Amino acid sequence: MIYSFQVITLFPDIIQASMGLGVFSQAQKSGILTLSCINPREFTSDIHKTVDDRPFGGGDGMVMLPEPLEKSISTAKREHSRSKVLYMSPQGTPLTHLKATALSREEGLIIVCGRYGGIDQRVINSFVDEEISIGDYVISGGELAACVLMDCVSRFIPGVLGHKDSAEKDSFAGGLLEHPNFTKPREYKGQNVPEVLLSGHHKKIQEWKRSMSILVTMVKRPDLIKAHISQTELRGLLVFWQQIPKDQRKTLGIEQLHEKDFHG
Ligand code: 9D3
Repeated sequence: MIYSFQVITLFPDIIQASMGLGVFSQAQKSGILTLSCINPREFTSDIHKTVDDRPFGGGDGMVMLPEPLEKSISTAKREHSRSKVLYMSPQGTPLTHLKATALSREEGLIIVCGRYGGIDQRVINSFVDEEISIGDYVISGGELAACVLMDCVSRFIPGVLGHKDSAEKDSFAGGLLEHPNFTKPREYKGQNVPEVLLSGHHKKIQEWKRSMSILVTMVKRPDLIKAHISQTELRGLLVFWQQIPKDQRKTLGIEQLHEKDFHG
């Protein structure tokens, strides 16, 4: 089964340029997935190739006309009838790790991109299965959002990533942030790589990574931690944290933690 991404956009160059490098383009070359763009401008019949107009009732931006969008979606569906239709929109459900894994299990996606001002609501009502946002901030169109979504979703399609870098093992898969990483040299600007990482003691290293993931999450994203940690584990973490020398805590980026943070 070849996964198909079809993007409906007035700016196909943004999509092709963004997806033309890296693991996504490698996956296209090896035949795991396909990417194509459909431009609503090619489905206009007036001399000016009009794709948008001013919103009824006034307001900022231009609204994309229903007809060229309907014809674009129909063309996409003729090629891949079972694909899910997404509309990238600031009003959508925010994209998460969980949503990306679910979308990766579809046969393909038809992704509608709007420009500032959006698209006629009746296109959403008639043809869109899901409306998706990439976060609570404004960007000038759906194209970069579609690229973020395709990059994220493609990582869960079997064969896109090598086995060494599995998406399931990633930060957020476990609901926690990643532990800090270090490479050569062992000492840099007076900061030393933690001894345990040089020890070659595999089990101790795994335990260190897990503990550090939790401590980093407590510091940077306390909102993520609540469900993931029991009182028993918290007591163990207090001991782990107490054993880290003060200057190491700074090297590890957890100098903000205090004993009170381990009391539930
Ligand atoms: C005038 C009110 N704006 C709605 C909040 C209109 C509007 C702003 C920006 C309509 C479209 C856009 C363009 N943005 C996207 O198409 C978009 C988007 C975003 O701006 N933020 C987060 N996720 C997304 S997905 C698509």
